[in-house]
Parts: sequence; structure tokens; C-alpha cells
Amino acid sequence: MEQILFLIFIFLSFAFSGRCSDVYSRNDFPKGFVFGSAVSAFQWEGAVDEDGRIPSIWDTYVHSSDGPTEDIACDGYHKYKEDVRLMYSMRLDAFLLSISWPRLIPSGRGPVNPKGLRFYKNFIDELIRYGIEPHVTLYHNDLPQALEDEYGGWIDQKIINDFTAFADVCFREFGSKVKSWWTINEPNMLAWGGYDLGCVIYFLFYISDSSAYNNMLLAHASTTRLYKQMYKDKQHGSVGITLFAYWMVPFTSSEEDKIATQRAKAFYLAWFVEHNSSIKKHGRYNYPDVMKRTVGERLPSSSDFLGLIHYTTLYTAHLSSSIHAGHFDSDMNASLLRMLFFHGMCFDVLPWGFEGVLKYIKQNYGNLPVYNLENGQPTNQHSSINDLGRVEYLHAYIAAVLNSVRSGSDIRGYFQWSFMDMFEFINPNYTYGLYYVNFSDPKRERSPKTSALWYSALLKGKTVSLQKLKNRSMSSSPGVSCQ
Ligand SMILES: *[C@@H]1O[C@H](CO)[C@@H](O)[C@H](O)[C@H]1NC(C)=O
Ligand SMILES: *[C@@H]1O[C@H](CO)[C@@H](O)[C@H](O)[C@H]1NC(C)=O
Ligand SMILES: *[C@@H]1O[C@H](CO)[C@@H](O)[C@H](O)[C@H]1NC(C)=O
Ligand SMILES: *[C@@H]1O[C@H](CO)[C@@H](O)[C@H](O)[C@H]1NC(C)=O
Ligand SMILES: CC(=O)N[C@H]1CO[C@H](CO)[C@@H](O)[C@@H]1O
Repeated sequence: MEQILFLIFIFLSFAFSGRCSDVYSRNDFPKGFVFGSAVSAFQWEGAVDEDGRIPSIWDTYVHSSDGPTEDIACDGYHKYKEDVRLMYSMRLDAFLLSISWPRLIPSGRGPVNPKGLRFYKNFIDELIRYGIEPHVTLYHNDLPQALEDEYGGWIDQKIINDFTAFADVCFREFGSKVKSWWTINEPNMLAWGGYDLGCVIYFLFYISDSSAYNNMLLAHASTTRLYKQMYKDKQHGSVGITLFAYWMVPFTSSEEDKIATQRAKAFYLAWFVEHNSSIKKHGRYNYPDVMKRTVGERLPSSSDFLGLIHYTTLYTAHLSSSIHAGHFDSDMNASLLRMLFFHGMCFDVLPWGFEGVLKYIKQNYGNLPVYNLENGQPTNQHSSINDLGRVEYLHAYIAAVLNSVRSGSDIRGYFQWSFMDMFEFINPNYTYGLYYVNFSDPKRERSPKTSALWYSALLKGKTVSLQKLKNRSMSSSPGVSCQ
């Protein structure tokens, strides 16, 4: 009932909304701009030992402790048709899925699993039947355990051939219908180690595993090259990589903190992006200076477009050696920083940070085309489905995307994370879904949260006033907060 009243309220808000700066509709975005949502295979599919799938390293990890497993997850493997209908009724333009390597090629290399192949063909066909454009991530953390056992996975160069062969199967089998390919999700997460000292998180910017990192870059390069040589002329698609992009601001106005912030940006944003403009300028790949110390002179080929994952903004402070003494290797201090979330882990609404990331890409990297592939807010999975806090977050971040479009950023799509509640690695009690999933229910029933209704209204062309939403949340029961 609450939901229905709120929906009515939303529609009334649209009818009377004025021309305030917080008011916009999807018609303000360029023609062709896509609004989507996303899941990843391991977090959504379940059916982990069905139809020929064998474990990934992620299965092994979740089974190594008493926590929740993903054996059923959202049961997307069986419920994909129902979910595509939900996407359609929400009017999503696009949907980001990932392909489970151990479902398609269970041993990591060698024979293709026909039932896995059939599943992804069916799923992609179903999306297209409902007019939803599939975006596909090839690798979202679910390495076949067999390759980990055989040669240690990403740390061995053999992974490059195996990944490229897996990508080849995907391009060949799905490429007539999939035009947007994302090779590897968040490889730059490997570029830091974390050291959690209670309320403050110390990040160490070093390459926690430089051979894995390099092999990811090389696998991306090899896959992109394969697509360009073998498929692009026929299939007319594009291939990119997906980068995790916090925005960072100096903790104080001190020179040290400003320099620490630049260093953090170079580690996060520059390493993957810079090669594109650098190839253009110098005819060869060049790592940012700050990275050269750690990385060799390899040549990854470029991306057609860049996927960004943005959630929030962090303070960055120089970390004095007295603080880190004893915790870190002293030769790491060149890249040591202290990063602080603004108010704990719950992703405050700081949409100017997203504009900062997009402006950085525009200014430094020749306005590479960008898709936002993940943005959203975690809330306690067991809290109310009246998630006004999330609505406020999404409203503000989509407005930031619009501001960036108006300032000339070549951003072409916005994917909300995540379409439904899923197991999240950092803390399973916090989920991002537009749909609530009852994980105690064997049928995994889905129920729309307020954010699902709000996003759907936006996608149907309604105008949205944040002030009205805020007024409403103050005058009734408090909206869900992050905690
Ligand atoms: C680390 O810091 C010390 C003193 O602050 C300095 O002498 C040393 O050169 C630094 N190491 C690196 C690798 O920058
Ligand atoms: C999740 O919530 C349960 C029940 O409240 C609690 O026992 C568990 O420790 C929480 N897990 C984490 C990672 O915080
Ligand atoms: C979740 O499902 C269980 C089992 O079907 C049911 O008892 C429970 O009431 C459901 N919870 C919610 C919040 O719908
Ligand atoms: C929100 O509430 C304030 C006062 O509580 C009022 O002045 C304002 O007009 C309201 N805004 C909207 C858009 O309803
Ligand atoms: C080598 C190179 O310039 N690669 C790509 C960099 O990004 C642009 C898009 O902005 C592409 O057009 C280039 O092909």
C-alpha cells in the first residue's frame, strides 16, 4: 500500500514540478543515451553445479567459511525470463550481464559446455526480444578453479591465451547480438592493498600482485586485438575495459595531501586510461611516471570505450612515516596514502565526485567515450523496501551525469548497480538492489523497492523533483538510511 501511495505521489510530483535545478527527465539526455542496470553471473545465477558448470575461485572462497554461499544466489539461471520481464516493465534500455567462464568452458580451456552456451544464447535472445540491449562483461571475478589449480590463474602468462580463447568463443557465439563487450571488471582493484585500522582505512598504493595485474592488461589487449582482427568488420561492436574509479579530494589543504591525492588518481585512473591518449601522442604506450617504477614497458592495445564504476568520494591524506612505521615495508612509502570515507562505509551522496571523475577523463584523456557501469548505494538487506535514501542517491548521481553531459563529457550510458539484491563480497548484509530478494524463500521472490518504482518512472520519461521526494521523506516515516 505504501508503495502504491508513493507511486501516486511520484506522479503528482512530476505533474507539478517546476524548473528547479534538481528537476530533470530522461528527455534532457542526448538521444541514444542508455539507462540500464546490472548483475554479475556469480552473484545472480546460482545453479553452481548444474548443467556442467564446475566451481570458480569464487565458489571455493565462499565455501571456505561459514558465511552465505552462492549455490542458489538469486536463481537467475532458472528465473531469467521472469527477470527480463521485470526489466521490460521498468523500461530498461540496456542490461549488463557477465558470462560465467566456468559455465561456458568448465575447465577453463578446451570443450565448450553446450548447456552453458544454450543458457547465454537464450538469455541474450530474451533481452533482445524485449528490446533491451545486452552489454556483456567477460570476466567478473569468477575464474575457473581448474586454471587456478593448474598454474595459479592470473599470475601465470598462460592465462592470456586461455582468456583470449574464451573471449573468442563469446565473440563467435554471441557477437551477432552483443555489440558492447567489457573484457575485465575492475582490474585496478589489484592496485592497492588495504590496511584497516578501525574507523580509518589506510590504502597502500602498490601493485599487490604485479604479474596478475600485467596479465590482466595483456589479456585485455590480446582480446581487443582479436576482436578488431576477426570480428569487428562483421559484427560492428566495441570492446572496452572497466575501471574502478573513486573520486579523491585532499583531506587538508596541505601541499602533502594535494600531492598524495594526485598520486592516488594516477594509480587509479591514469594507468588504464592513459595508454590510449599516449599511443595517440607518442605512437607507443607509456605508463604515467608514478607507475613506471613498478611496471615494465609492455604494450596493451587500446579500448574503444571505457567502463567506469563509481560509488563515492574519499579524502586522501599523506601518511607520515611515524604512522605507518611497523605496518608497511618502508620502500612502499612513495605510494602510501591514507584514504577516508566521508562518513564510514555507507557511500554518502557526493555527486560532485562523479562529475570530478568524468571531467578528469575528459580533460586528461581526449574525451574517451565512457559508460558508467556501476553506481548505487548499499542498504541493510533486511531494512524496509521503502528505500528513499537510495532514491536520493540515484537521483543526485544521475543529475551529476546530466551535468557532465552538459559540460561536454562523452558519457553514453548509466547502469545502476544492482538490478536486485545479491551477495556482496564486502558485507553480505548490505545490498544494492532495486528489487528486494527474499533469500529465505526457496523461490527467491523479488519485490520492487521504492527505488525500482522511481527509476522506472524516470525511464518512462517523467520529471523528477528531488525536493518533493525529500519533503515527503521528512513528513512520513523516515527513509531508509545507510545503516
Ligand atoms: C620513504 O621515506 C623516507 C623518509 O621519509 C625516504 O628517505 C625514502 O626515500 C622514501 N622511500 C621511497 C621509496 O620514496
Ligand atoms: C550480518 O548480519 C548477521 C545478523 O545480524 C550478523 O550475525 C553478521 O555478523 C553480519 N555479517 C557481517 C559481515 O557483518
Ligand atoms: C521470506 O520467505 C520466507 C519463507 O518463504 C517467509 O517466511 C518470510 O516471511 C519472507 N520474508 C519476507 C520479508 O517476505
Ligand atoms: C518542501 O517543503 C518546504 C517547507 O517544508 C516548502 O517550502 C517547499 O515549497 C517544499 N518544496 C516542494 C518542492 O514541495
Ligand atoms: C590508439 C587509439 O587512439 N585508440 C583509441 C583511443 O580512443 C579513441 C576514442 O576516443 C578511439 O577512437 C581510438 O581508436
